[in-house]
Amino acid sequence: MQLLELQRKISAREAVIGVVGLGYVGIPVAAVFAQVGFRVIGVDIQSERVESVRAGQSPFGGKEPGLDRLLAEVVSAGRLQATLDYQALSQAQVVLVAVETPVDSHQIPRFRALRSASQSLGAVMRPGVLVVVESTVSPGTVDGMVRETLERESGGKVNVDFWLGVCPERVMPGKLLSNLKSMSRVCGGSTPEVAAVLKTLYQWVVQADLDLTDIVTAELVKTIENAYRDTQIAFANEIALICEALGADGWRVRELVNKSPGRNMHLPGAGVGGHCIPKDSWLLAYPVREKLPLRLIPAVRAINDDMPYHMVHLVKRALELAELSVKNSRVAILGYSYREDCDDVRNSPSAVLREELLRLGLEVVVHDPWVTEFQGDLVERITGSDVLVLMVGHSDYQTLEWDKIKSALHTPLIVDGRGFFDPKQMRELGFVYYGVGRGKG
Ligand code: SAJ
Repeated sequence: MQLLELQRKISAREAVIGVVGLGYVGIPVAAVFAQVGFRVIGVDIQSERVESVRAGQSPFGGKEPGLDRLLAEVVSAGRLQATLDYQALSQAQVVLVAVETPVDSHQIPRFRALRSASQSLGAVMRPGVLVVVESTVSPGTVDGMVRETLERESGGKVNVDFWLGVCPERVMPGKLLSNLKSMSRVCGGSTPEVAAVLKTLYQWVVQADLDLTDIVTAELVKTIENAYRDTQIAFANEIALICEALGADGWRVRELVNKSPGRNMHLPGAGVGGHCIPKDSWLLAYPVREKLPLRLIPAVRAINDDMPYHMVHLVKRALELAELSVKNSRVAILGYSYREDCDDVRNSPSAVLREELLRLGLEVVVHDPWVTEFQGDLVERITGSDVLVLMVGHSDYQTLEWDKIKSALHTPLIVDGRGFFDPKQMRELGFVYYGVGRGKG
């Protein structure tokens, strides 16, 4: 099929859309294209994901406004079908790839899922198909490994027998559907004409700018936008450490710095978790790691990865100043997900804190209203603890019963990892308060 014919089919919503990878990205994108009238075939290798979609239910917990209802609607209307069988993708004229693209503990990108998806797709895709990678990848991956794999498996050639594009996702757990529709997207095409076809496709679901470019630029923009945020957060964290050392209130310092035009100091905190920020800086650095002496990105990652260990330092200091033995103390961690009001625990700073405290011989209890394993009555959970550590600013923690908490604790010590509580108010309630960035202890 010629590109113009494909563009016409997309404009008429006659093109069948395949989605590979039914995860945080794949499910919302499959649902919204089905919602606007396309026939969508979702493929995954995990049967529980396929079953969940078939049942019209999103497999993620947490608050995903509207997702369950939308899934049920498009599945019952027969516009979204889910399957384990890649062969079904031979019916698609457009295939979106949204599989995981992690980095390992040595910061090496592990694109096994992407390679396998490309192999399976290449073997079944029909001539004239448009393949669009939505996963976040190292710059150079799509025109490299993905293109080579698709060409090898299909026996075809890019821009002759199939077309290739990149449209990086911009989603955030808790706002999957709204972000998808409201955030602008970069459309990188293997040719300028392909980029224009991407715009024709995404215009159906995105009510924001669709910026046309080439494949490598699109890969760079995505990894850089998150590396930029990572850097901003690392700066805020290093300033917090300076303010602690100099006895200043780093949160007040930040507030006043941001009054200066063009400043936007981010929030210092107990660490940087999640499925995007911690890995995207490494994805960006990987292709040039042997060509350039990268100094900033490794430093940024080191600063942010160190913050859970700074929380350990604050906990130990609080216990020592209360003349409690560090070894035999019990620590209650409030918040285990990587971010407020969501149940996603990927790369959670609390997991690092908990592991290190246990390694040091302390007893650790965890509460998190969003994470099944740690739900339950907070007062009961923290009873007998010597120190309370706030790691995630869940909305539930804005209305705590402090009198009950204080009497349940063995000692009224608080270490605040997110500038979440008001130090003055906590001290008036009889707590000894410590916090990231709080130089007054
Ligand atoms: N964090 C800080 N200080 C900050 C902001 C965040 O310590 O000032 C921590 C959070 O506690 C969390 C981690 O960083 O542990 C990541 O937080 P995040 O707000 O960046 O949330 P993510 O990981 O869901 O980021 C996503 C990204 N969006 C996409 O990749 C499409 C990011 O680019 C967005 O800026 C962010 O959502 C958002 O705010 O929408």
